[in-house]
Amino acid sequence: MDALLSLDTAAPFPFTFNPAHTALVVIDMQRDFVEPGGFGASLGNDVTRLQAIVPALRALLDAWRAVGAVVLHTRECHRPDLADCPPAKRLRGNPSLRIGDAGPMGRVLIAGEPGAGIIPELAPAPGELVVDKPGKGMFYGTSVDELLRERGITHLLFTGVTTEVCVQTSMREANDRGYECLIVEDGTESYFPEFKAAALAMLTAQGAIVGWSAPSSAVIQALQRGPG
Ligand code: C5J
Repeated sequence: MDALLSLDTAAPFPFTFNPAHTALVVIDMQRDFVEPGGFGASLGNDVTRLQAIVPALRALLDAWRAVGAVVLHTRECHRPDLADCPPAKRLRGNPSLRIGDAGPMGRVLIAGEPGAGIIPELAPAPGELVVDKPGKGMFYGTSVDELLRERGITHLLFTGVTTEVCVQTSMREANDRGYECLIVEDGTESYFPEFKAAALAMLTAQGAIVGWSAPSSAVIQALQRGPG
């Protein structure tokens, strides 16, 4: 769809975007964060909180795919030899199940292991971009910027987990690179509800200092309604 759409109820003020120049970004919807036995659970988190967004995110993905717009999935994971995992990252967290250790879903946060895979409900479709990232932000150590720019992408809609870590970091990195960014309120989640609320408030404060927010229903309605 090559048309200007408006989300009139977006915060802090209306957001306009053209799906032909916008990517839906799905951050780290991996088994390691969303299912028991993975990295998120090893840190003592209640992973069921994150599972709750899957139906809304799937509905948004379906509507986005229906207009043929770009989708980018990211996976936070490391090389099997851990060459891209600094000790400063690996040595924090749970000493009995660190990044690279063998867990119930294979080696924790290692590319190619079952836990690093995207959950089946949100599996990438053929042709969608899938990028492994060693950091919290999606631009660090990746070719995301080149992939987006060569597709003419100027606007990004952010979803995925966790709101205040990888989603917020990626949205801030994108804002600094000149992308117009919106976070989908019910398409993202945190293990800590108060952190999600604070992240959404920080991102949209001061006249959209990092970007906008809106519910998935507003995006879906705009896609289905079209311009006008
Ligand atoms: C975390 C992420 N929380 N994907 N990663 O360590 O947000």
